[in-house]
Amino acid sequence: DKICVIGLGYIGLPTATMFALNGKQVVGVDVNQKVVDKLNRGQVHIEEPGLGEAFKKMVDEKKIKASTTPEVADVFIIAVPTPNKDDEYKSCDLSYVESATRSILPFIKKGDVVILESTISPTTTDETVKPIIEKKGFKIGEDIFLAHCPERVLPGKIMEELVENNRIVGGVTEKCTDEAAKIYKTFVKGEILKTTSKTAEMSKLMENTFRDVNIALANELTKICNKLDISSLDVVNLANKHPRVNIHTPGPGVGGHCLAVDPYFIIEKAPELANIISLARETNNSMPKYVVSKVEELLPKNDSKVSVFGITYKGNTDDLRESPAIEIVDILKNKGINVVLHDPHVKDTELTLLDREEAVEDSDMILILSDHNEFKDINYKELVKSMNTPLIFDTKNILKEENFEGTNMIFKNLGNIPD
Ligand code: SAJ
Repeated sequence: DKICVIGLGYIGLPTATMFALNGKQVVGVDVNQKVVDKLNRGQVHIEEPGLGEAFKKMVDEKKIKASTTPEVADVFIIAVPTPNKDDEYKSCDLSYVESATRSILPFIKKGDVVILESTISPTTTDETVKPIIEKKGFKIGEDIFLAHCPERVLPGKIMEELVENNRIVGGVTEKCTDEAAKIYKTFVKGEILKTTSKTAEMSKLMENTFRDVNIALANELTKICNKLDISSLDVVNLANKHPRVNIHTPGPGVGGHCLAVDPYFIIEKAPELANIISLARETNNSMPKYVVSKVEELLPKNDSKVSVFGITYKGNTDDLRESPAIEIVDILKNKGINVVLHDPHVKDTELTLLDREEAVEDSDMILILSDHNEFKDINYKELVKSMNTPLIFDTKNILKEENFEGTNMIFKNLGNIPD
């Protein structure tokens, strides 16, 4: 089988590589010529453990290549972005999915399988994508087999989770489901869970929404606990000892292209019913401002300098999409606070990044906003020597309070800062 993957981003590229590693001939398609050229030189443009080496090997063995145009293939996998629109509900922008579908029309033939991996609002496969293909004269379920098979891998663990996770396969018809399931059996060791396309769409959205709502609960708890002088971290810890409780970790907000985006795709379909989901989004979106209010309370004086450690939406990635850290930095700057940035993972940015020592010089606060491993093992005692105020504010709960007891350092954790 030949596989054509449209969209070579965080999902498309690892997926394309995985098919190549498992014996398929793969062409990956992306609209960005620079990305395509770089890939054809054997270099990947995103940071993801295990991806770079595997991809290079497949390029060297001529199992995979990149191109700006699709080719005739047996299977087409669409993994293009679905951002929020700028409208009232931040609804799902399907324009890339639609143009990707149109781009493969000249190349599809009877018997081909078309799979949508992009996260989409419920009913998109049936109501938006199916008509585009049928307009070309194909009958879905007889000539072309169309399914939604949402990706559910965690950035940072993509190569592992692509293989190990269960996979939802939702076809427009039963035959579509069966044909799509066969493709994933190439490398998926987890269970293949067969369903309809609209159930698959909603299930994927609900996974991320569940996580978003749970984090919102933890963040709300933190605000309440800070008001009552209780450590929310202790509360989460203790409550989670109950066998049926699993409260997530409070933090500076929810970022990334999934949790901060997907819940809106449910809201847009039933805004009058999606109350908890909307409120969770609002709660998590309120966290950057809350962090800033705590920063202001902690800073010694108005013309202070803050050294931000970590600007990515989560640890050990270079991903800045929807990052709450970026929002926090912007709010601080707008308030006239002198903010400098340090992030050992981010390379491709217009923001000025300093190395660690440079960033803390004459500073009044180290503000940890991403949980990079590098920040866990720093000798802070040494590092704070060049600071004006030896103050560390950890919003990601990566440092232990007891390590700072009996030192001249002031340590604060977001989960335990009484108002
Ligand atoms: N976060 C918290 N507290 C937590 C966990 C996360 O504040 O307890 C924050 C993170 O710092 C980050 C955001 O939430 O800003 C999202 O991070 P994440 O690690 O929860 O998830 P993503 O966005 O990297 O990946 C999610 C995953 N979904 C679930 O775990 C249900 C992944 O499996 C999906 O494939 C991915 O979304 C996706 O592509 O949809």
